[in-house]
Parts: sequence; C-alpha cells; structure tokens
Amino acid sequence: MTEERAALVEAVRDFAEAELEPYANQWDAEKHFPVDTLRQAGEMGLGGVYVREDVGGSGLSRSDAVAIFEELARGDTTLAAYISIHNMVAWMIDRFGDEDQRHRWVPRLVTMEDLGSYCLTEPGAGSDAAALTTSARRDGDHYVINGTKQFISGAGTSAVYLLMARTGGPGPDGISAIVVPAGTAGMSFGPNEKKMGWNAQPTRQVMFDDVRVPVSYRLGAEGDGFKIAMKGLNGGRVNVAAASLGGAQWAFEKAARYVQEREAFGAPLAANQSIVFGLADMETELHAARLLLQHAAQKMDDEAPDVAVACAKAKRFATDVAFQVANTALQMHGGYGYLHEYGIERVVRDLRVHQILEGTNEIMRVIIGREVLRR
Ligand code: FAD
Ligand code: 2MC
Repeated sequence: MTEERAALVEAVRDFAEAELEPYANQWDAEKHFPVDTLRQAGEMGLGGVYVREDVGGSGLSRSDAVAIFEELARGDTTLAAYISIHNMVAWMIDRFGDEDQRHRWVPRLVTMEDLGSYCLTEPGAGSDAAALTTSARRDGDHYVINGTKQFISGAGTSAVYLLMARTGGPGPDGISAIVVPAGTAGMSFGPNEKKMGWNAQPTRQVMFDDVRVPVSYRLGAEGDGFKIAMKGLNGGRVNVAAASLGGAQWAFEKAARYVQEREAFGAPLAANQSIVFGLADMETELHAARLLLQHAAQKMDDEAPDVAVACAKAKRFATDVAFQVANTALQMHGGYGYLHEYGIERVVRDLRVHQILEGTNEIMRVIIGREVLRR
C-alpha cells in the first residue's frame, strides 16, 4: 500500500469509527437515511472517489476505492453500499457525459449535496436487464418517458436519477442512459420497501408518467445506454464486494475477541480447537476474497479487456464469503449474536442482499461461465 493510500484509508477508518459505527444500529432500527452524515462523507471527497478533479472529484484509482469502501463498511455496511451506488452515478456522468452535463450535475454530486440513484431494474426485468421496457420516445428536442423502475436505492431523496430506458428496438442496443432530475413533472415514487436489511437507506419504485426531459440530458449516443450501465456496474460490483468484506471483517474481529472472553465448561471458548479452526478459515477466506478483489480493481485501473469477468469473480466470491463469515461470527456469539445491540445480526441481514443486487451471484456465474466456454 502506498503511503498516500494508507493515510487516506486511516482517515476513512476514523470517520467510520466516529460517525458511522456508533449510530448504525439506531439507523437500522429507525430506518433512518442519515443524509447529513452522507454530506460529511461528501466533504471528505467520498462522493466522487474516482471522478476527475476538474469537476471536484477525488481522482483516485479503483484500487484506492475498494480500500475506502471496505473501511466505510466497517462502520456501516448499508451506508457504504449506498455511497458506492452514488459513486456509480457520479462516475457515469463524469465518464460518459459531455462538458455541459459534467459541469451541470457532477460538482453537487461529489459533495453529496445532491444524491444520485441508478435506475436499471424494472418489475419485469431484473437479471435480464436488456429486456427493460421503460420507454423514452423522442418528441422534438425532448424525450417523453413512461414506465416503472423497481428497487431503486436512494429514491425519493436523490436529486439525480440516472435512468436506462428504451429509445430503440428490443435488446441491449435499443437502450439509452438519460439523466432525470428530481422534481420533473410526471415522476413519482412508491412507498419505502420493508426489507430484511439495508434499512438505513430507502428502496422505492420510481414511476414515470409522460415525463419530459431534453434530449441533451442523454449520456453518450442513442443505444449506448446498456454498455454505459454495465460499465458503471463493474465498479459497483467491486465496491459492493469491498463493502461486504468490511462488514464481515468487523464481525470477524468481534468474534475473535469474544471467544477469548466468553467462558464455557471452565475455559474460554477459544480453548476449543473447532472454534480456532473456524477463525482460521474465516481469516483465510477473507484474505482470499480481498486478493481477488484487489486483482479486479487493478484490472479496472489498467482498463483490461477482461474486466467484466474479473469484477464478476470478485463480486461472487467476496459477497458469498462475507455472508458466511458474518453468519459464523454470529454463531460464535451464541444467543448474544442474535440480539440487536451486538450489531452482528444487522451485518448478517445487510450482507445477505449483496448476493442478490448489482447482479445476482447466479448472474456473476453466467458472466464467468460464458467466458469459460468461449475460450
Ligand atoms: P430475477 O431476475 O427475477 O431472478 C430471480 C432468481 O433467478 C435469482 O436467484 C436469479 O439469480 C435467478 N436467475 C435469473 N436468471 C438466471 C439465469 N440465467 N441462470 C440462473 N439463475 C438465474 N436495481 C437498480 O437498478 N438500482 C438500484 O438502486 C437497486 N437497488 C436495490 C436494492 C435492494 C435492497 C434490492 C433487493 C435490489 C436492488 N436492485 C436495484 C435490484 C437488483 O439489482 C435486482 O433485484 C437483481 O438484479 C435481481 O433481479 P430480480 O430481483 O428481478 O430477480
Ligand atoms: N462490462 C462491460 N460491457 C458489458 C458488460 C460488463 N459487465 N456486460 C455486458 N456488456 C456488454 C457486452 O460486451 C455486449 O457488448 P457488444 O454488443 O459490444 O458485444 C453488450 O453489453 C450486451 O451484453 P450481452 O450480449 O452479454 O447481454 P445479455 O442480455 O446477454 O446479458 C447480462 C447481459 C446478463 C450480463 C446483464 O443483463 C447483467 O449484468 N444482468 C444483471 C443486471 C444487474 O446487474 N442489475 C443490477 C442493477 S443495479 C443494483 O442492483 C444496485 C444496487 C445499484
């Protein structure tokens, strides 16, 4: 690790310890989305980690980013994951937007004065994202948008909605990426979904009913939207994998302390070799996941041709390992692990969805398996 990255990681760790961890249980219980805390993260440059500096971004690498998201998640996995989604949106506008679009939206996104939502999934199109049906029909120099997006993180609070909609024929080539600012007439939101975890951020449907936005709000060319969405998701996948590791590492360290303090049958739990073997496997698997993740992040920094597969491997492996590690940490705490005040059951609930969103782990296997068969 470079000295510069080590200093940055330490600053983020301090922030996570002071501003996230003490409140994470309460935000979960109260289903509170702490927008003020997000703005503090924005002041630290965490709203545009790999966004270019001329629009206020931090201009860091993907390798830096995964280290940052892991640290954030030690404080609050759910908020780290939301900040990752927000970064996807800011990066996609920075990377694929023209100068006018970059300067219009990115500066307030990087400070997190404005929050972003990524709108791909629909009620009838989740894993098969290229089957989406939300339409953006051209009417002069405007698009008229109709359709419903499902499971949208941050929806209702976000100011910037990055929407994938159909402007052409069926399949991926008929999709465009369009920015829809909050408050545009015809846009509305469903209720905040009641969920197993991820309670510190809202998840809602977003409905579009004859929503008109200028054609100049489209990123890239007509028909480029699916590939833009997927490139955004590559980063999302490594970041959510990093957030998983952070949550699991936190639970693991708690378990490693607990088994040395808690006594049963006249000795600390750690006197049982089965417990120590459990810790050894957790340590090994977290390490393996972290290496796979760093490898994928390096591929992103190198713009390697096989980046999608590398990100899919890291996302599949790290999110599965992290869930198992957190669940084992809960088991080592016995009944106390099941109590809300210990925080571990929250992390288990929060990590479960990382195996589902940003592409399910079955879809990660589809991506990897296609590559195996191709070569
Ligand atoms: P389906 O696609 O219906 O899949 C159902 C099951 O079938 C899964 O197990 C899946 O893996 C499996 N399956 C599907 N196809 C195959 C196949 N070919 N081979 C083997 N198995 C297969 N989306 C956004 O766009 N923006 C967001 O901000 C966002 N936030 C989210 C937040 C939460 C809390 C949740 C739960 C979801 C969020 N999503 C978001 C949506 C998420 O990406 C989708 O739920 C996910 O992609 C899966 O789609 P689906 O739920 O429609 O499941
Ligand atoms: N990176 C770069 N390009 C990609 C890519 C990736 N990860 N995935 C696909 N593409 C390109 C692909 O190379 C192809 O380009 P070309 O036409 O030049 O060959 C094009 O996109 C179309 O791809 P496919 O032909 O593979 O399309 P297909 O429909 O068969 O399947 C699949 C694509 C299944 C991989 C895609 O639909 C997918 O990733 N589904 C999962 C959806 C998902 O991840 N949703 C997450 C929503 S966001 C979320 O959950 C949040 C919490 C924010």
